Amino acid sequence: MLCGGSLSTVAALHLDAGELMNILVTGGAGFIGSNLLRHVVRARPGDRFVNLDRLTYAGNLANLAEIEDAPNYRFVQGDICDGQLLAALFEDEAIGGVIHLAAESHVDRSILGPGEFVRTNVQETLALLEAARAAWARRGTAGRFHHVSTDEVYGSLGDTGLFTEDTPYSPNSPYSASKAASDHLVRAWHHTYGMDTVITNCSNNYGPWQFPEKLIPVMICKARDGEPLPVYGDGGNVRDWLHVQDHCEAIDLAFREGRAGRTYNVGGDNEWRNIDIVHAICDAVDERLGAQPQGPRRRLVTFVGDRPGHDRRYAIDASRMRGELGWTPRYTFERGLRETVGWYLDAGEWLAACMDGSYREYFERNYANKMG
Ligand code: NAD
Ligand code: TDX
Repeated sequence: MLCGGSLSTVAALHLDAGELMNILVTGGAGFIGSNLLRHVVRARPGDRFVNLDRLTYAGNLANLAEIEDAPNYRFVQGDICDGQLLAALFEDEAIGGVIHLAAESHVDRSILGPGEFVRTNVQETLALLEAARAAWARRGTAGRFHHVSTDEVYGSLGDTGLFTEDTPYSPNSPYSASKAASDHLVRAWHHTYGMDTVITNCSNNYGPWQFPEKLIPVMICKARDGEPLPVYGDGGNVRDWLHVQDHCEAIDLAFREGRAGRTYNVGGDNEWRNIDIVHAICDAVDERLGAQPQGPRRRLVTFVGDRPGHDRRYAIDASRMRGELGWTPRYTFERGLRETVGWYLDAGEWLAACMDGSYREYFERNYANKMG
């Protein structure tokens, strides 16, 4: 167990005092970041949120239209690797806390091009840690640095068992290796420099505004259009699914109340085989749109070549998050999936804007060798 002694006390006092806090959120135009900002900008009117996002293919300001004019919100387009921009932001905005989400986040893309994952996930985390350390040292304050990470750093489970915070790291993809490296940097900045850090390692998220490259939105879009549903391998890989809103509440809680230097696992206690999720999506789309003349959409399932290095099973033990911080997920998977399917079926314009030329190019590259 890591404990930050006096620094954690300072941070807890600062956050409990209910003073105005200026918080830098990185990657806030992506899936989880935009859900988080729509939540906290309204739930925490006494805090100010500065969203720094480079707007890669995965960043989309349309996700934030509901809050773009909020008085406690500002968007800055920029790259976290830009040290000068970071120094100016910490200074001008008097940033007192960081919630770091910016990353390359898709495993299949990391297999096609690992270099960008190391640059973005590792080097940018280093740049951000150093900018925060310098700014807080200059100001003589102990700001909080919350790093948002993934359960994939722990590797793959067999048929039983759960990932705890003590499970040794064993990343298997370029994506998870780059996230593991960034977690280690954050941990080291706590031990070496006494930075007030928190890391959350979360399982698979689903919900509205997820870029249509991940399993659930890919399958909803293809089922809607009556296209083949590409299930990797035998479809028996297991993921632990959590609604993004529950993850965002966990992030907000851990950022405010988590102990300095501590890691918290976040998960839904909600394991599903991929093939069962795909069937559930087919049924939900049939229910909303009616079955096709050719028959139910389950017939569209197409087993394709496997993802290289495909982790078999992830499952999270979130008892520290529940016991220490009192977090409980509120969504049942039945409700969350039904609402998510409905959201995507109503989001034609948003989806069409995501599916531009570079999206089609990625899709062809990723699926060409799997479809054979
Ligand atoms: P996402 O791909 O939807 O969004 C990433 C965002 O980061 C985008 O808005 C992008 O423009 C921005 N970004 C990328 N590089 C940047 C840079 N150099 N400078 C500034 N901004 C940059 O990702 P997501 O699914 O929302 O994931 C957010 C975080 O949560 C990631 O760190 C990811 O590893 C982690 N996570 C995701 C999941 C999941 O299921 N999606 C689960 C656990 C943890
Ligand atoms: O077309 C597909 N067919 C398929 O069978 C896709 C896109 C995925 N899959 C499988 C691979 C996985 O077993 O579905 C499962 C989920 O795949 P993804 O949605 O790509 O997620 P995963 O690789 O599990 O990683 C996700 O969860 C952890 C996020 O992308 C990460 O950012 C997060 O850290």
